[in-house]
Amino acid sequence: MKGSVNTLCHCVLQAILNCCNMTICVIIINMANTLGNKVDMAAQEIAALYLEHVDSTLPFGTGHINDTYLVNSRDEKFILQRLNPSVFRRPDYVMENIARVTGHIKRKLIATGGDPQRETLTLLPARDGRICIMDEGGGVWRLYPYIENTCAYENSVSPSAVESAAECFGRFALLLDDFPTEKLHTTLPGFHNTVERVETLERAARQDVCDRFESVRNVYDSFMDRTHIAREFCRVCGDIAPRATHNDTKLSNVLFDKETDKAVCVIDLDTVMQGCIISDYGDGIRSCAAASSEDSGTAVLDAGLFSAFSRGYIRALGGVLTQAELSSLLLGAFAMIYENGVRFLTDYLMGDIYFKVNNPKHNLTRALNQLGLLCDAEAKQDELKLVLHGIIFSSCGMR
Ligand code: ADP
Ligand code: GN1
Ligand code: MG
Repeated sequence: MKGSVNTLCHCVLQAILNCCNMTICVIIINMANTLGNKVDMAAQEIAALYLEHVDSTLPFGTGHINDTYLVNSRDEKFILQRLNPSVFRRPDYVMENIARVTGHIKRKLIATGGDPQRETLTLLPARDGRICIMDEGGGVWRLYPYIENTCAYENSVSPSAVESAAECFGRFALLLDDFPTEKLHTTLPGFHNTVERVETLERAARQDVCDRFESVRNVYDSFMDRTHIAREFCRVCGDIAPRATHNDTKLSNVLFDKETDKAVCVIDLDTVMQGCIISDYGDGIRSCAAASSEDSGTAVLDAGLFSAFSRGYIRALGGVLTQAELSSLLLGAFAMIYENGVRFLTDYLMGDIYFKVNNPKHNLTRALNQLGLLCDAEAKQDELKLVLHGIIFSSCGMR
């Protein structure tokens, strides 16, 4: 709620900025903060429905969608989260998907000598037995044990850490290789329908509700010059059998062991649905092979990190990937960079109603960042192809 209230206020703020003075802006920001504080207060009350002792409940992490809190309870820690109700319209479906997928992974970890408490998330019941609790704003809350001695990284890290993150994402997909995908609800219809994402951008540009289009016409044109990426990606995905996919394989969605710096657990399972595996590989490249943060104005695709992610992912999963999947991995990377850029620009034009933002140009900066990453990937395309073919050849043999 804090995010959507803040972003709604940014939009109102923008309109007011055009014709009014700064005093009103401050009042509106304070209003947003007050409503945000209500969610923080609700977090304490909700935590008490799960735990007998709650020492503190503190905002945690940098996710763009949900509200996350670290809960301290005597000598134990927990992660309390509120699903964003304007993004997840069927939180019941989200929770069912997570319960099924984590249950499946736990059974396989137990059977193969893995650690079911550390290598996947565990949904905890409230004191009255409910697995999730809805607040009066329609937000659904759930609690996980905090996986001890781990951390998540926001920006690109060493090649060995990227390789380990990729292996962890690959292992996640491998553990779900035999999951009956028809048991997964489609919680976010069209999530990786890049063609539809482009259509939404076109609509946002036409409507131009915040009067921002003129100032970003060049950026918009750069995305519209590349709609072939969206069409090709959707065509190829249409020919690939769906798997249980994560759909949000960014670096901060994997936890690393603080001692070994090895990736141990894939988190943020809200987007797990049926999908095309090349988007999971692709989103991982987008996030883990970028030399700088998604929030910086420029971006470079680091060929060493690209190679590290590809090695880790294919080592873990390459053995079960089909020829069609293997030969479309690079397309997945181009498509995910493109898709995220299109989504950030759309949100900028619509007045920052989806992603949490820290400043009025945040989404535009992110869109420019993705465009820079895409241009750099295009310039390095031949090199990336060679690297990827070499890795596929050495891991999976002649395919
Ligand atoms: P969002 O959907 O908002 O991105 P995430 O589920 O990714 O939220 O969680 C946000 C951050 O919280 C993660 O990047 C990670 O740092 C931390 N986190 C989430 N779940 C756990 C957990 N079970 N144990 C330890 N840290 C966690
Ligand atoms: C969001 O929730 P978070 O921050 O892990 C978004 C992803 C984007 C990502 C870009 C449900 O992920 O699709 O790729 O931001 N999640 C949703 O950083 O829209
Ligand atoms: Mg996350």
